Amino acid sequence: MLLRTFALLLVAGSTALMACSQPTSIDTDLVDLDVEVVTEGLESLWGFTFLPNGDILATERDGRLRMVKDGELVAESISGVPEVHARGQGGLLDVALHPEFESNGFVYLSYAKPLDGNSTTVVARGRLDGMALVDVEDIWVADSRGRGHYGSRLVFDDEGYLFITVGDRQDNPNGDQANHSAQDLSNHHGTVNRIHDDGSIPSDNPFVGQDGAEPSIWSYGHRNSQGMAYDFASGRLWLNEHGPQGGDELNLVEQGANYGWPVVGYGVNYGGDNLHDATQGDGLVDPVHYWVPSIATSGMLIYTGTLIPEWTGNFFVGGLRGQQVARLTMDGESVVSEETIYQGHGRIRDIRQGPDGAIYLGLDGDADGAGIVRIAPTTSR
Ligand SMILES: [Ca+2]
Repeated sequence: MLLRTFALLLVAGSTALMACSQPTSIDTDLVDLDVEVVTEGLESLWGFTFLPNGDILATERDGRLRMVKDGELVAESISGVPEVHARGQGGLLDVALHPEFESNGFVYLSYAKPLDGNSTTVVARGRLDGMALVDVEDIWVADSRGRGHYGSRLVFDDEGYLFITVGDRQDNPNGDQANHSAQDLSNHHGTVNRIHDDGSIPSDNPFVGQDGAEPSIWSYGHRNSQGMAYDFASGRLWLNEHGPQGGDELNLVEQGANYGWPVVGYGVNYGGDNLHDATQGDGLVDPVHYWVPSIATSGMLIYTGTLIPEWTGNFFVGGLRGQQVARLTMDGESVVSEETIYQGHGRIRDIRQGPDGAIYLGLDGDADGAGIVRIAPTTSR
């Protein structure tokens, strides 16, 4: 990969001056791309999404919802955002638009909410009115307690159901693994959840009517999923999740399925001790793909555009610690090949496709780089 870099100076907040560098272009196996910095100055970006007019909404983990309007970061934050538990991995996390946003204006936020001396993963909904969120209400509150591992990705499918990930809240994975909270349907640790757009529970969810089970649960046995994407071409829901030391996973999400955490996996305890007795088990769904060592998977995109035709249908998975993007070529439900692109320019927290068909990377700034960059073929402008 050929990289040409130049230094950018950016003002982080009003007090600190921080240097970061992004390449001006990247050459990959199939296509050469230009890199354009869309905006700097976002602090601890977690999620972002495009409005129909091409403007961008972006979350900052400390609790601010920002707007990039006509290519410029608006100085003031959007008002009406709920109070968040901004500590550690907690704070304001993902943002998603209702599929009919143009008619109803609904914006969905996931966040860590202070609750009962602890914190939990919550989904709020409000309507965007200029630079304000109005009629904001919590529509879904997870039953979870712990330190980090909030999960929190939000994805709508083609029928308008909203899927929400919740992590295992760092519950101790050693000990009685079969009865770990991520294996227990009476709480939301380590789950994907499926709700209607108003927070109500679909009657055909897999555990509705099961004694003691949380009815929003769609799948369980996940560790901490911070990347999820719906494949509109195939109707399949995919996620990636953090492993412990090693064992980050790509999973095809199936209704009612158990993905095995912490009973099985491909990683080990931090420090290298054995964590699992086995990598696979009866009734536990094996990942489609896994990473050893971990790249610390984050946002995920299934590319549907035609601006980069070489990449149409590919999966893109961001890496935090890996400071990279994994490009996966798929054949149905199998990974055919993997290429690492955009390596070493900061932690990739989220990946989205723009209305222009370009790919946009959100860098969280916790290492080198902060803000949003656009990558597109050299000839696209
Ligand atoms: Ca697993």
